[in-house]
Amino acid sequence: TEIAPDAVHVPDWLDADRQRELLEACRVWARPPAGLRTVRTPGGGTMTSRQVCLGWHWYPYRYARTVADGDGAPVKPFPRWLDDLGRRAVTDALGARAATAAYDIALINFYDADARMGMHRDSDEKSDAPVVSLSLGDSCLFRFGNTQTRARPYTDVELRSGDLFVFGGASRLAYHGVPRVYAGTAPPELGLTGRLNVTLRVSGFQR
Ligand code: MD3
Ligand code: FE
Repeated sequence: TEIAPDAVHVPDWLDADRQRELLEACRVWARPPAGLRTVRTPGGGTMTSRQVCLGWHWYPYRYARTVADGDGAPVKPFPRWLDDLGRRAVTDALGARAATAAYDIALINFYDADARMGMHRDSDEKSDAPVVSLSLGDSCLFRFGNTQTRARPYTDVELRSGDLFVFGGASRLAYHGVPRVYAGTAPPELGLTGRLNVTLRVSGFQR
């Protein structure tokens, strides 16, 4: 479903086995060193989701290669199979002509029932390649806005375990957020309490 130009939602893109595999990989990445952390914002606040990064480490509002703020460990490598997954996602959602440079960043956010993500734009990457989002576990309310303001107009979409969302073109710089997680809605056989979102991105940076 095209929510906006080049913003395409593909429900159930990952089958149950692929969801389990991706979740297991995320659990391994979440372990120290350079594992799951609480992101501190410049204003002194903390984000309510907890995050682990692959490839490049994200700080509000920049990327760093070598250090994590938690334990100072190097960021974990971005595996080739995630680039393959990202390219398949873009082709399935936007078509073969939307081919991009190699994916080299994953930001993985873990949400408990009370976690939220405020309306924001993702503009720290130096590439306009589409962002790929994969959701696991509890459903959430995802709010997709406009490129001008955090406020209306926006479109609310429910994201469920296994769903793919790709944001390319003009939608790449739209405001978006997660106002609500629906506790207890994860597929029981997945074995995840809460919600997890993986975004794949092209940094556009030189290493
Ligand atoms: C639209 N994550 O990681 S996924 C983020 O569910 C982020 O964890 C949310 O926003 C989450 O930055 C929303 C959907 C999403 C992700 C990245 C985007 C939408 C986007 C980047 C550009 C435009
Ligand atoms: Fe975002």
